[in-house]
Order: sequence, then C-alpha cells, then structure tokens
Amino acid sequence: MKIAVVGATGLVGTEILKVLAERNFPVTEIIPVASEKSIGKQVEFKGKQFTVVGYEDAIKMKPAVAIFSAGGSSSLALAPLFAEAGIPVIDNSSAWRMDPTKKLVVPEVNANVITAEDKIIANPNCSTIQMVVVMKPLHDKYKIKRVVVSTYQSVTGTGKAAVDQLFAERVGDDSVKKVYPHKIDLNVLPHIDVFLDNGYTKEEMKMVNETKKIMGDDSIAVTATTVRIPTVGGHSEAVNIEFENDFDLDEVRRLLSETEGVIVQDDVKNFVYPMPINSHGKDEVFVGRIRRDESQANTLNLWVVADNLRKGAATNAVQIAEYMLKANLL
Ligand code: 2RA
Repeated sequence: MKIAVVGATGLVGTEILKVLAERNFPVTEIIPVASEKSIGKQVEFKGKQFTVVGYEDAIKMKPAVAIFSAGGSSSLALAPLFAEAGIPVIDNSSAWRMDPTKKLVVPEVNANVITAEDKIIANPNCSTIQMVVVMKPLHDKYKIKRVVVSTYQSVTGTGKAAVDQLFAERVGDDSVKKVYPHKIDLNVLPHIDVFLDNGYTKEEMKMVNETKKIMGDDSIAVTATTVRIPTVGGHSEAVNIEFENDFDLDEVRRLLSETEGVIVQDDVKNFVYPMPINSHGKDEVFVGRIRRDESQANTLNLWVVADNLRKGAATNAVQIAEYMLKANLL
C-alpha cells in the first residue's frame, strides 16, 4: 500500500520511515512529502530511493494513509485536504488533539475509539503517551484519583536545531542558532513550550488535558512540571499516582509486566532501572523504581522512560495505522 509521510525529512519523519520498515508495514511505495525547499530531494526506504513531492502531488497519488509530522500550522492547512480526498490522516502535531470531533489515540489504551468516520486521527504528545500506557492497566484495576508528574525531557523533542545547540555548546561552539532561551548543556530548563496565563507551560497542560481525553475519564486529576534536560535518548518521568483503592506491589509489577508495550526494569539491588540511554531506538515504554509512596495511602511512585521520537511519536503513529489496517479502516 502507498503511504504518504508528510514532513518526511524532519526528525520524526525520518523515524516514521525507519519504524515502517522495521515493523514490516505492507508498504508498496513511500510518498515523502515536504515543504518547497525539500521537493526533489531523495529519501531512502528499505534500500530504495523515493523523491520528495509537494502535498498536491501526494494527494493525486492517492496514498492509503498519510502520516503527518509537519507541525501544527501545516497540519491545520493540509490534513483536511487529504481527508477530503478520502485519505485518512494520522497527525503528530497538537493541531487536532483537543478537537472534540477528533480521536486522540494510544493504541494500547483506546484504539477501539477509531471508526470508519474518523479521517483525521490525532497522535498525542510524547510525554503523555508514555505515561498513559503505564496508567491504563493500573486505572482499570485500582482506579486512579490523581497523578503528579515531573518530566525530564530529551532535546530531540524540540527538533534537530536543539540537538545541534546541545552538541555545539558541549564543544564551546557559539555559532549555532539557539533554540532555548538559556544554555542547555550542563543545565536544566523548567520550561517546555510556551508559558500560559495560569503559570503552567503548554506542555504541562497537554499532559493534563490529553491524559483525561485518552483515558476517557475526566475525573482523573493531573498536575505536571515539565523539564528539559541535556539528553537525547528519550523522555523520563517521575510519576506519583494516587488510587481510589489500595494495591499490592507484586500485583502492580505483574500487571505492568503483562501490559503490551511495557517493559519492567526494576531490580535496584543490581542498579537496574530505566534510563534514556537504553530506551533510545526502542518502541517500548520502560518502567522501574516501582515503590509505595509512604507519605500517603494508596499511592505509588514510578519512573517511566521511552524514546520520545519512537513510542512518543513515530511508533505510536505507525501502531495506529497498523490497528486501522487490521480493522479494515484503511
Ligand atoms: C517536547 N513534547 O518534548 C514535545 C515534543 N512533541 O518538546
């Protein structure tokens, strides 16, 4: 089947191509789509070269699905054009996520909400995805009341220019464009995306609002502090979860280890816990430091790590396409 990747030359677009190839999605032809300046460039997929085209040509080529990672404004403008031509869109930007007419999907949690009427499906924010994959089995069993999350996010979440800034600072090169308002190497920025009137950042409010929508439960209280750290391998999160009901720690470990897409790494005696350096390039969500919060009843502490370009973006989008294919929706 023909697959269009819109934003094919960016960090996430490149990862989408890798994930499609690795997971053997039944691709007959890749249609790489990018902005004017990249049209005509070559993109490699499974050893073959494909030429980057503009969106109008891509629509004419009638792909079975278009996976978008081209930023919010491109998505707002272009996704409806694909959808109107009957091409389902899976969109990585924040443009459609909180639109009540659009589904926001993490396949392990709520793939079943997708119907044949859905022509634009939203992929959630990276930091939200890895958290809800772990929350879902625990919510089903013990009912979550409140989540307090602090994130430690990779510069890859900002894009290639941020990776360049980090490595340039590391070698004392001052010539690159700065994408953060401060130095990022040897530093920590309690600031991801723009600040809002309530004092939170947009990234923090994404974690609050998207979590409720994906879990289909507005009663779950969430508060977040999102932080950028000088790493590239993935996002890490300290997650504190208060349940309605008490839990058994061994059962929590068992539930998580039986959850699709989750790998438990929790053997502190041998210093085994998830780290972004190990999640890099992997599709799963890693969880460890599983322990009771001794300061409050029915409350659990977890450390959750995933490659934000993979499960946090490309892998999740490809998994949505896989689900749609299996459900005869493509
Ligand atoms: C970040 N959440 O890490 C963003 C990327 N979508 O900045």
